[in-house]
Amino acid sequence: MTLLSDITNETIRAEIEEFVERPEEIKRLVDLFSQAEPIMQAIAATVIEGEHHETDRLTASALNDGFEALEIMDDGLIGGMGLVGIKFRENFIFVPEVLACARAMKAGMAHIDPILSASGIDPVGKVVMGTVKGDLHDIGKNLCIMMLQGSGFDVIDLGVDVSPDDFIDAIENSGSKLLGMSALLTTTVPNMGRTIEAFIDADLRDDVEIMVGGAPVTQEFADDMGADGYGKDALDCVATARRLLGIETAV
Ligand code: B1M
Repeated sequence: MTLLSDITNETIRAEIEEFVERPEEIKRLVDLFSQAEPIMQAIAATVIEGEHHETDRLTASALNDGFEALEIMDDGLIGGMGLVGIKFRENFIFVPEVLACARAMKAGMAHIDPILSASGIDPVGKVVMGTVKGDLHDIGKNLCIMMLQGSGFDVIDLGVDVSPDDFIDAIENSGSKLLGMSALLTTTVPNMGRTIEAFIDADLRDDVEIMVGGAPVTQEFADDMGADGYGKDALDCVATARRLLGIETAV
């Protein structure tokens, strides 16, 4: 069993102690950070503190020291953002602070992106990606895009707050057979279903495979709204994209 005292980084320890109350969340964070390298804990701490210059510096330094981009992303950047999410939910911090944390995460991801995206091979498939109407969250979508690009996909990124019509236009104009939608708000998840209905109304549903993802989305929601696939994280997004396009090789 891992203990809070197993976490070597003082900031992370203090943050968990002060701000996290749910036992299952304490356990998840203690498990993650007690096993994470000190440099990953330090990177996570800079995301939590919104110190984007430090995130930038430490991410570059970790890569320089030979740590894998994926490890830095999962244990450092996403790990830190997980704690930020809990503080935001419990009203310990508010939108300006979260934006500072998101900026720090982006500063780290600027180093990770080219590594995950560098494939140098012919595209294995084309995918249109966007965050649905009413939703401005793009960190998770961008991670998925990086992983897709790193796996050889040509990605058309429509950004955030994308209407059903814009999704349809992008599919028609690009000739892509795969659409990926992201949503982070429970109130915007239904817009995924509305987009799927718009494809049915436009008589285009049979021409496109549709995958969905985002923290509030589940396999059950995906099935209910008539999506073809669901990805729980960025790796799963790639696996789902490959499955839906009939690309055999495992990632
Ligand atoms: Co927002 N926000 N936010 N926020 N925000 C959440 C989502 C929230 C859970 C926080 C909370 O209360 N705990 C909550 C939603 C509650 C709910 O709906 N149940 C919330 C809220 C309420 C809001 C506002 C309404 C706050 C307000 O204004 N009062 C507002 C809404 C604005 C809008 O969208 N219209 C808002 C605003 C913001 C910021 C602008 C401050 C900022 C966004 C910055 C940005 O994205 N550029 C922000 C942030 C950063 C968050 C949290 C803290 C972090 C989200 C994140 O980036 N996670 C978030 C709390 C949380 O989730 N813990 C929260 C890290 C990211 C790597 O994970 O996005 O889940 P995620 O992506 C994962 C998977 O889900 C999956 O792969 C990714 C990588 O593993 N995935 C896919 C994602 N898309 C996929 C697609 C796929 C497959 C997999 O296939 C196509």
